[in-house]
Amino acid sequence: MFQPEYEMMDRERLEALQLERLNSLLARVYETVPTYRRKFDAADMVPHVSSLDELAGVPFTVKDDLRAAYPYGMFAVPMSEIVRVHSSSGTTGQVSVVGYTAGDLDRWSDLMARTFAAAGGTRDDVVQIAYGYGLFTGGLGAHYGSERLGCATIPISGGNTKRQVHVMKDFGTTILACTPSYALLIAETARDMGIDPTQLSLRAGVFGAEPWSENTRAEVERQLGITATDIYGLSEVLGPGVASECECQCGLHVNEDHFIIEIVDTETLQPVADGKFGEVVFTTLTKEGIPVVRYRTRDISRIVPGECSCGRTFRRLERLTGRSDDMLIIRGVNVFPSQIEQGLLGIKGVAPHYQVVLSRRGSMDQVEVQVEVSPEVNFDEVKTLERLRARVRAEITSALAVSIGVRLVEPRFIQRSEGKAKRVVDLRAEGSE
Ligand code: DLL
Repeated sequence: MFQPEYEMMDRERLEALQLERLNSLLARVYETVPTYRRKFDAADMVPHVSSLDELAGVPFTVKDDLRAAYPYGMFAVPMSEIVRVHSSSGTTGQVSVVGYTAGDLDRWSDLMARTFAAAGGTRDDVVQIAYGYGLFTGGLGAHYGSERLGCATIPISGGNTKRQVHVMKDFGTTILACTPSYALLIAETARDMGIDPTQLSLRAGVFGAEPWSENTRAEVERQLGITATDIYGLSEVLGPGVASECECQCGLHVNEDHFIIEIVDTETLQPVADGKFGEVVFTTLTKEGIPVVRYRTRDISRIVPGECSCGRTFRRLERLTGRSDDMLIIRGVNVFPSQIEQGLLGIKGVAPHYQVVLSRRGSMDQVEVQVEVSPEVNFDEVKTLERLRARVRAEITSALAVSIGVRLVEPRFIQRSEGKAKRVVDLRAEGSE
């Protein structure tokens, strides 16, 4: 454990620390960020709480607040204090711009060192960082954490997959850091090159930045011969390093000395009890550059009740199933792409590559899941394919409680990603057929 004095802190002391940090944060943002002053004044509140429960009465911050203040309007320090700028990946609309002080980078490195240590990393490890370096927080965030832990850090960034495999083999990489979909592409590429990735020195991976299922975890572990842990974060809150799994692989410990997590009901927006699903909301306790108060992530999950056997006292967030804005509503049923994935991946003959295609016929929305068959399946054998398709359709129907069209596609039909995988393709804007 990298910082056991915090990671195993007794809950009472932890909550006292959170309250002290929260009050200092509220006072600070009220003084320095016009958006917060306006929100707190409108809610008729003083920037102070007497207990952590009172946080539930503080207004939320949403992505639109950051958009309205684009690019630097929500920074809480003068630009002379900012030493790094990143931005969110921004799949829709304008990206959020985030700034870090030297102190922020120092704390971020500690938090990411915790992440690598929780995955079993030590200073003896050789870490290949295949998250993208650049405005995306994944590459540099992981980089400084790996160095902080004392690992030999390879800053290869994403892309050039054959080179990833050569480097992994020649440099003796023991830990891989990238998106889970890219880990699968690296495994596939290695095999194409005649290299069996399970025979290399690789023993662990820290994967995140996109939703993935337990079945994908099993697949990544099998194809690479490693232990795969899940890591979560978002630019507006920090980047990676907000929550990470330990070797128990049973939920992501939230770094609660730096972030207060709340799960709120998606309709009422009221906090729900541990164990109940809802939208994840974060308050940053120590961020200086761009602190956020009750930031609505749009990510859906729940707190795993109970304690973890690893000894960490930080509560665990269950694997993230999807964002509320990725949610599809198919004939009235809410569906996340990750549920489709979970249904698919137990089926023999199907590869872990799929895409949900939305189109429009007349005024009707059509949904089709395209699923790649495994290379060992004979794609020309109609009967085999038809049986497989029926099986896939049945599995998806039972996983989602709604039936969706399924098209089996040839191996490698679905475009691979070197970063975040694109699971939903929306052709509806291209007009009716
Ligand atoms: O993806 C930060 C990150 C980098 C996390 C590397 C982990 C590893 P953004 O680009 O701002 O930041 O995207 C944040 O990605 O709100 C989630 O919807 C999704 N996400 C991140 N990690 C996970 C995960 C980075 N482990 C958004 N599981 C978040 C599911 C994830 N979704």
